[in-house]
Amino acid sequence: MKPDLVSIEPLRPQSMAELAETFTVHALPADRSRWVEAVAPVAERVRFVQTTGFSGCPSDLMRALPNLEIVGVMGVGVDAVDLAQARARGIAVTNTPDVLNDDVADLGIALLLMTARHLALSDRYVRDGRWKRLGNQALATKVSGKRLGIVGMGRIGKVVARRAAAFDMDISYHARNAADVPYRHMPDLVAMARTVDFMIVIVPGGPGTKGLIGAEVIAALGPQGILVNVSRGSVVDEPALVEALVSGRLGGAGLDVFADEPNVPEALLGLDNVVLAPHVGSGTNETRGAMADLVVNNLRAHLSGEKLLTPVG
Ligand code: NAP
Ligand code: 8YV
Repeated sequence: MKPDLVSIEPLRPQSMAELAETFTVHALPADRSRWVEAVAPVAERVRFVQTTGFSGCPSDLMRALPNLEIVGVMGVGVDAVDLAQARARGIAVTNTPDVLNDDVADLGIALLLMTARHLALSDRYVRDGRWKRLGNQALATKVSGKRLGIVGMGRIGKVVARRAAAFDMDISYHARNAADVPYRHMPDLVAMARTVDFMIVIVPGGPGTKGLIGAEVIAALGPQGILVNVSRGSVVDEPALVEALVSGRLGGAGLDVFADEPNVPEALLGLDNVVLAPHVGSGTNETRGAMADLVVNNLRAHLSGEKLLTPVG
């Protein structure tokens, strides 16, 4: 008999096939409100859960699985998993760090370039005939050589900084602790926001960072400033951000993540100073493949009593 595994949100087909070789896979419906009811017939038997950073493993579902041993998350961020319950019950949680650093850093820099250089607007300007009708597009903002503040200097933040250094940028960062990097540590986030041209946010989500980028930070970044968020929507006070973008008190924003995905505030959709992406920081075939492999290998390692490859905490 293969052990039972609940799949909350599927991995790529190849990885699901690999899981099916080892486990009896029970796929959950897309509708979250039906998850607890859907696992009921097999709940006692389930020792394994496979999920994503987006879907996580909510408290009620975890409670409904009394013999759960491990949650394998495709994603480095585990803010959607009830970690307190996992810890209390001795349930292992694994994530997929490092393999996505390049892609997320690339997207952070791409969003900065696109926002500062008005590239999404440029594309629309050419496609809808404005170039022919109206002539040249309005001038944009230079990126190279400017002052960048990175919020979070962890695995991904360090790669963002390396990329930014190649653009001759002056780099500061905010984190609770100084990291072993050759950039300026700014323990005061508002002070950093006052002294930089652009900010890229790449800290974990969850209660510790909720609303970290609030109205005061946004105001300090100012009408010429650009905010890029590739972390979690919860890290930014979204109503304050929208208000500042609409009123012009913040220059622009490049956003990959939102407070209530996939819902994006209506007010952002008509703004030319905003570039929007549907949470695709790690969204390449190569990286999602490597992430999925890590999930499968962690779950198999647990089954065979081997050391987990990438346990959380
Ligand atoms: P990491 O290596 O754990 O780095 C996290 C950084 O954030 C550290 O520098 C940490 O430094 C800092 N930090 C944590 N809490 C903080 C706080 N309250 N105030 C200020 N700084 C704080 O994480 P990572 O691998 O770089 O990933 C970061 C996050 O990116 C993930 O958790 C995930 O949410 C997000 N992400 C998004 C995508 C996407 O598709 N957009 C993809 C991958 C990851 P201190 O501990 O010293 O404060
Ligand atoms: C994933 C992410 O797209 O790694 C993370 O924390 O946000 C992304 O890489 C996400 O986890 C998939 O739902």
